[in-house]
Amino acid sequence: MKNIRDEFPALQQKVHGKPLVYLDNAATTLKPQSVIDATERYYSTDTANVHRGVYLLSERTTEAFEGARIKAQLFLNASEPQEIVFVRGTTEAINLVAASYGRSAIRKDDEIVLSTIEHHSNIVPWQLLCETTGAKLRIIPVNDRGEILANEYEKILNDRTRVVSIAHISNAIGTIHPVKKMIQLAHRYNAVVLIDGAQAAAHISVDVRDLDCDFYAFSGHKLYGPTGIGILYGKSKLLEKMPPYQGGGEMISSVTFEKTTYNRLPHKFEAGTPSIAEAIGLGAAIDFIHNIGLDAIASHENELLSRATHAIQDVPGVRLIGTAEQKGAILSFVMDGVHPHDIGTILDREGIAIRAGHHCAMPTMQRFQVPATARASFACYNTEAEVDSLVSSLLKVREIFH
Ligand code: C6P
Repeated sequence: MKNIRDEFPALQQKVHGKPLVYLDNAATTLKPQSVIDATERYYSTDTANVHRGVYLLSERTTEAFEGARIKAQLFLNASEPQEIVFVRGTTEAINLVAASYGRSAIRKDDEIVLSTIEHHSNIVPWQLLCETTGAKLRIIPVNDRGEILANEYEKILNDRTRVVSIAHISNAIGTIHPVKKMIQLAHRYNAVVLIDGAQAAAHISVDVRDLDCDFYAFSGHKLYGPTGIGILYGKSKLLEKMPPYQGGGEMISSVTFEKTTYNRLPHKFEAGTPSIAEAIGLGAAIDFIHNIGLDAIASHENELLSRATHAIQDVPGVRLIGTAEQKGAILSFVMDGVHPHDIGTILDREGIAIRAGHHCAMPTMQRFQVPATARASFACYNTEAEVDSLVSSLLKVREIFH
């Protein structure tokens, strides 16, 4: 653990005179030195554009950039690198699918299925698509623990279902959806399934071929990597048929004023100069995860979650929001008579960073009838001692307000 923590420069600092306890990993993770070095190397010595140059620097950069794509392919166990599209993040990945697949395959009265506890990034792009096509959203309800009602899901699926788009892990309350089973059921109706893996990719191992999902999206910055880079995995047979998302350089094969033909996959979806340093940084982040091992990360984070879940019950007036049997390392809670923002502000004075608010998941808040929650979310570098400081600081919050 000490070795892991030593790799993160941000963890070596104090906040308000206290050692930083960073528990907002669902928003973004801190970055290890290897990721910082990889991006710095690009900016300091290897600066060049990709896929264009005939000189050494550009060749070297293209190799590192395409190497990162292969790392992402292996990370997700995709069949081939062309199934990996570089995007800005999960949000862009979902917008790409909604706009491009949506434009080619969705018609009036078609149905798009989401769960109640999705992030806005997995709601609004589909609403935009419904506005332009006349398609409809169908929403899978969840029980009081935050688990989808399997019977209701089966009842919602029908011959008009074209897309099922669900989070692998809910960012607001931590539920792990039974995605493999949900994908199998959706495929019975020939619907395509997009999995929003923003909260999963850095925490549990993902095998897109085993899941048999049609699309999988995640963001680099939640996986110890840079901001501005993410991955859209898509089955190549689907990506081949989809129209481009944006037009520009890189995505074309030839252009005349009469007709443009498009580049092969994945470049058809990568218009313009990509986020080169960020992609290379993401490759380094994937290496970082490999070196520790996702199984080790998952079991460490599970221990932290269960320690926190038990200990927090001793804080009077605290209620957990999201108590699914299968949960990622996310602990969302409210405290009687204390607004989550006040919890966040007081914890900050103790050096503890958590998130407070609706977590870009307003329908989830509505389902649980709370305006907001406080949320602690764990990563591989968090410790049991940090969980204990969270809990003792919550006891202080309680004292201040009562
Ligand atoms: N959730 C959180 O604090 P971007 O912003 O594109 O990297 O990721 C969007 C996104 C999509 N789906 C899920 C499940 C997510 O958790 C997020 C980002 C952050 O919970 C910021 S709101």
